[in-house]
Amino acid sequence: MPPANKGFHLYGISGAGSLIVEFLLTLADQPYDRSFPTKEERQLPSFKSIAPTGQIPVLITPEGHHLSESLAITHYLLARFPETKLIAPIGEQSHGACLQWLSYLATTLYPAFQRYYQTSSFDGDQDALRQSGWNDRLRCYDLIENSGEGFLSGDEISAADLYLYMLLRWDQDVDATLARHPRLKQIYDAVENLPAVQQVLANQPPKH
Ligand SMILES: N[C@@H](CCC(=O)N[C@@H](CS)C(=O)NCC(=O)O)C(=O)O
Repeated sequence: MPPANKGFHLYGISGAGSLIVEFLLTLADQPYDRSFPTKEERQLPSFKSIAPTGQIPVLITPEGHHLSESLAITHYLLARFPETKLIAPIGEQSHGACLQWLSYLATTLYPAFQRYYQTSSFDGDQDALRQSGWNDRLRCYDLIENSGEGFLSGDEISAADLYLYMLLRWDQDVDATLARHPRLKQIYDAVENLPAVQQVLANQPPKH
């Protein structure tokens, strides 16, 4: 376990769902430490006591509290660091739009990638699951592409765009995807050009 009361600590996997947490902490100018537990370490009772699914991301707060699930951690950090302006204030249309798209991405596009990359954690025909994940990601892209213009929640970049960027990076066919979806490309490029995003990506350890 990381020491308590020493800032944030993040459990992650290089380039995986912990990226959104790193983006948000970096944009909030919050120092944090990281651990990258192996598959075996993620199955240990000590890890499962803070992450019941044995998955990352898991965030330990400076107060020593733990929370898992990327969507929950995103909400938590947006509420804790409103100065990042990565979600509009409550009462504005953009606030609801940001929540809407975060929820959509976490419950549709993320699970599509899970079916594709983590197929064995689902019951059912493995080939069919993998294929459905691959196909469903395209349905998500088309839906986003055709649902409006500009960033997901309005004129300003928001946490929803950061989350979408993380997911798009997992697409083995991202160049073809972006070539067919100009709105997605615009969002992808804008997020990728953020210095904080570049910093986080440059600091990802080699994948094992
Ligand atoms: N619903 C979870 C999904 C987490 C998840 O799928 N994490 C993956 C990495 S992106 C993971 O830990 N994979 C390793 C494993 O399942 O053993 C969330 O949004 O945080």
